[in-house]
Amino acid sequence: MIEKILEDIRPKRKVLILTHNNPDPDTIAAAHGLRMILSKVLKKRCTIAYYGIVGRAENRELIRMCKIDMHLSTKLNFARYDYLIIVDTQPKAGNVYIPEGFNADVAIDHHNFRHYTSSVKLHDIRPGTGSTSTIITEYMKRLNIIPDVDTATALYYGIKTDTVGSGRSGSHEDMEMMSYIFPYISHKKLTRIENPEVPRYYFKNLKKAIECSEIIEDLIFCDLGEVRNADLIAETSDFLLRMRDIKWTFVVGRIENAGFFSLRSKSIRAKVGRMAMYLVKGLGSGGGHMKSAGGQLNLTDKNYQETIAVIKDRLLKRLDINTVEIKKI
Ligand SMILES: [Mn+2]
Repeated sequence: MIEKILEDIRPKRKVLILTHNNPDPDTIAAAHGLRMILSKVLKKRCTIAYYGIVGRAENRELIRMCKIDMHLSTKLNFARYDYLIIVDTQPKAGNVYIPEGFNADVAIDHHNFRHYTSSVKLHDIRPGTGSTSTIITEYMKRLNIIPDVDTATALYYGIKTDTVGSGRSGSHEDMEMMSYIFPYISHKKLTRIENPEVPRYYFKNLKKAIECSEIIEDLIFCDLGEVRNADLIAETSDFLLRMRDIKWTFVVGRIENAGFFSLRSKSIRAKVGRMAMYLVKGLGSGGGHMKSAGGQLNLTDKNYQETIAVIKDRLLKRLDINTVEIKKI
């Protein structure tokens, strides 16, 4: 597929690579790796754009350590580009913002094939693969391109976070590409990315999380109230899930007029994505994977406390928890 993509791009002037919204390491690394391929093979310089925010200190450290040049898509004029590639997502997947009137020419992704993607000129969708970075690394191997240390480190981290790092099992292909790229990475940079410094409010948030957590049977329910950014909610959810005998965590918080929540389960069979949708039905939107999910609450004409009370009720019912006993940490 990469040969076809390269041929298609050859006559084009300006290429834009778009990540999914609020980009994670996989989409960032895949975009960066693809840009390197285009520069090596076609001597073309292209732009990487994203929509939303780069959450998590690790993701920001990845961008800094691997010198990844990315731009906010809202600051770009899409009309100036004559070729659009999206990575780690597909059109109309709900997590990629493409302005009205523009269409992706290429989609490279490892999520399930979406019907609408048939209309994308060139697509490489591999649901059996653990990450999009795996696909990009495989392109490099095919093309005999040796990645520079920054690109290699980013791709390695991209594959890792989407497979072994999130408890999802990687396919044979993922492991093969991880070992292929391993000799080229910087261990020092990888360590920095995986253990980034965090600001003082990160610890303030942890303190609050520990104080506010309610242990209800095998669930931890935690309302953080006002938070600085939404990724703190997901991080708190992951952090609390490490507690022994806990099977579920639900963390919620608000930023001005929007509420955000995160739902986690230790079981791969939990299908929390579906559960999240049920919990916020009529109150917001939610979705996710097998073990992790999240979403947003619409608070423009609703009270935060009341909304949370409804969700908590639904959650306890869904988990078949009847006890009224609430323990603190
Ligand atoms: Mn991915």
